[in-house]
Amino acid sequence: MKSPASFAKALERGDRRALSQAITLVESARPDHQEIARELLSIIPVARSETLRIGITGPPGAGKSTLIERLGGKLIEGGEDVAVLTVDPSSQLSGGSILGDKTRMPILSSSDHAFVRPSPSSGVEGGVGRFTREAVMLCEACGFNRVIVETVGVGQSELRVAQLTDIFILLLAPAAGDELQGIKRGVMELADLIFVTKCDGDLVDAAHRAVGESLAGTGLMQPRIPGWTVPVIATSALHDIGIDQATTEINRCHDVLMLNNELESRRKHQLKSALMQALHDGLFDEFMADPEVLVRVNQASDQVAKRQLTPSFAAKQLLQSFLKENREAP
Ligand SMILES: Nc1nc2c(ncn2[C@@H]2O[C@H](COP(=O)(O)OP(=O)(O)OP(=O)(O)O)[C@@H](O)[C@H]2O)c(=O)[nH]1
Ligand SMILES: [Mg+2]
Repeated sequence: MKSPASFAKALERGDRRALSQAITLVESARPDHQEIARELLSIIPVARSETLRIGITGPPGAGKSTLIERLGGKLIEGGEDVAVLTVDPSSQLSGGSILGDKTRMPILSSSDHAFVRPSPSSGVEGGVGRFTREAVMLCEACGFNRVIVETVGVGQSELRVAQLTDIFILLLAPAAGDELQGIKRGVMELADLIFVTKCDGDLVDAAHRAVGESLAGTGLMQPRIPGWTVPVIATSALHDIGIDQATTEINRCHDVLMLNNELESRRKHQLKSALMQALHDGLFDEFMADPEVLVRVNQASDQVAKRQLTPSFAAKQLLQSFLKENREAP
């Protein structure tokens, strides 16, 4: 096993094998691996403002992976080095997503200027793993100046991914003859850019309608970046429509962020929310690691299902007894 210092050197040289190994260490549950990972993360350089972390989310099957393959290709043509981290919450069920995403991104998977890494969702709702942020940092240390994080928009995952990236892109798929499918207002509010996918064939009209509705929706919202209007772009990854414009808008958004010093303030916010997230996750782990607690949680869970207890009351009782026991422990 390499030392943290030799890992850091290998990353600086752009060694992808070392990058893969380092991400595996970060994701590992073994204490010795975690120790090396922690040390490594503390010695790699802080990301510069020329690097950009791009979060891409959207409903299942919206066309995220296919669009990232195209976008990534354009970014590489423009001289960038692109890492893609995909977090698939369904992977635990299907078990097949790892190959799936690699085969969905053939250009990026075989390019010298790209790195594609599927991440396990580690049981977190929506799949943005605890280690995604660390994996982003390792990619940057390995010389990738564009890091794209793909996650399926379910549950809390949009917020999580927005909190660990500089630019948040929402993908919407047109639904034939339908209004926008299940997009919560809160998610729209997070978006810096919106791309409507699959603007081709039978879906062209529906895609343009979706663009109109999204524009109407975002027009009512306060922009998150001063001086920036959220662009809504119709794209087709299969037919290379709107992809150049999408790439241009991503770069323009990056410029605006840097101009306003907004990038630095977002990165500070990313660090603060990472601390809160780690506290949240750590407390939960600590709580659930106690076998007695687990028995009580299961009992409460049954009682809640039978409507003998309300969920919030049951949670309060469980927490109180846990805290009481731990305070009294020597
Ligand atoms: N017509 C059309 N179909 C597309 C386009 N992009 C993707 N698709 C299709 O939509 C389906 C889903 O594409 P993916 O790129 O895997 O979508 P995703 O959002 O990454 O899916 P998950 O990660 O499983 O949520 C595939 O069958 C694609 O071929 C497009 O531009 N036009
Ligand atoms: Mg995908």
